[in-house]
Amino acid sequence: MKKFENDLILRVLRGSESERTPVWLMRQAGRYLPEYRAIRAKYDFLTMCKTPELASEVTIQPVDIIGVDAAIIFSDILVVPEAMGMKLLVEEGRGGPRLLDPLRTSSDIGRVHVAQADDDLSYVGQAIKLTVKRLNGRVPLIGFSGAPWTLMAYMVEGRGGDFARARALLYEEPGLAHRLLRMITDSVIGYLKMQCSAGVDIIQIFDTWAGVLSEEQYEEFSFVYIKEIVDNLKAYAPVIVFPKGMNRLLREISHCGADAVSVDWTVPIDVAGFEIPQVVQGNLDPAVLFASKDAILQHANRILSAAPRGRHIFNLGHGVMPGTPVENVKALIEFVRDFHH
Ligand code: 1CP
Repeated sequence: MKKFENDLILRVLRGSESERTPVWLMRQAGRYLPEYRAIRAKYDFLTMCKTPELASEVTIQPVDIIGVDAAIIFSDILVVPEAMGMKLLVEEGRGGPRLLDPLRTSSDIGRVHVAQADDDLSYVGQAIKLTVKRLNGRVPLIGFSGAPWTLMAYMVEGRGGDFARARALLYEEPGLAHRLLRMITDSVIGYLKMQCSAGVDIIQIFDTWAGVLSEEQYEEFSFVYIKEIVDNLKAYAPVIVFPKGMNRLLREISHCGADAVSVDWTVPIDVAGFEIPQVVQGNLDPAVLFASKDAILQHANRILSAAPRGRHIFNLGHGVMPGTPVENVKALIEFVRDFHH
């Protein structure tokens, strides 16, 4: 087993002793950091993802600058649809990434294929290997993927929004949706296994758009595929699942067998800890980072005090937003690291 200077997050995920609550933040590498913006000013987003030196540099920035207990490999969930054959565009100031020619019909689905991670996504493996080497055992490295439903939502819609077309497809042609979800799930399993062989220590599955589904749809079109991914990955690394917006089903979701469930800010952390027998991750509202330092620390304190002891990883309820003051993020991390029950 690899040795780390700081293996707190792995100890919590394994259920062993920990002296304090580990902390990392979704989107901890990103536009709120001036050091990120300095590199981003010179390269476009996809070039950064596809150049291992750049991806590993921005992956390590938050470890150096804000002192988190884990790194998360710099990439994006939308590189999987790209590897499956779609064209991905991340344009400046155009309101987020876009997938061209979104998939709407059965002949559209013929245009995509199961991603071959070793070829189509080998740059992510290279970025992981370089990052592991550069981290040199300081903290564990998290790998990730979008959940099949969240990826399908972007592949059918073409971009973020309310995903009305993707939802319509679930009603209109459930068989077609399942064919697409099957290909995505196979792609994701191969991709995450490749990330594990390249050296990630933990896996997180982002189901960012779980919350736009009804409970029945979530079970049929999201949960079953997540469970299959967890079953296939558990032997390689601990798995964290983030079913954003599905707080009504936390107990059922915990049955997917993941080692941890990450929750958004709309559920009290003690309720999440009651519903989920595993480790609970979360759940500070990223918007609180725009408030006063007092408000930030008060809400961090509330969460740390109410979370289930020994099975909590501190995080936000969603990603750090662009424009978040860096000094607020630093103050938050310092507070969490100094907190003792
Ligand atoms: O202009 C820029 O610099 C690009 C901004 C950016 C960044 C920094 C995007 C575009 N993606 C990322 C990195 C990213 N994305 C990471 C890196 C590691 C880290 O957390 O530090 C991760 C884990 C993601 C995952 C991701 N991408 C998710 C799931 C998590 C979440 O935030 O909900 C989603 C939904 C995406 C899609 C995406 N990529 C980028 C944007 C702006 C979006 C949202 C698109 C939309 O819905 O409109």
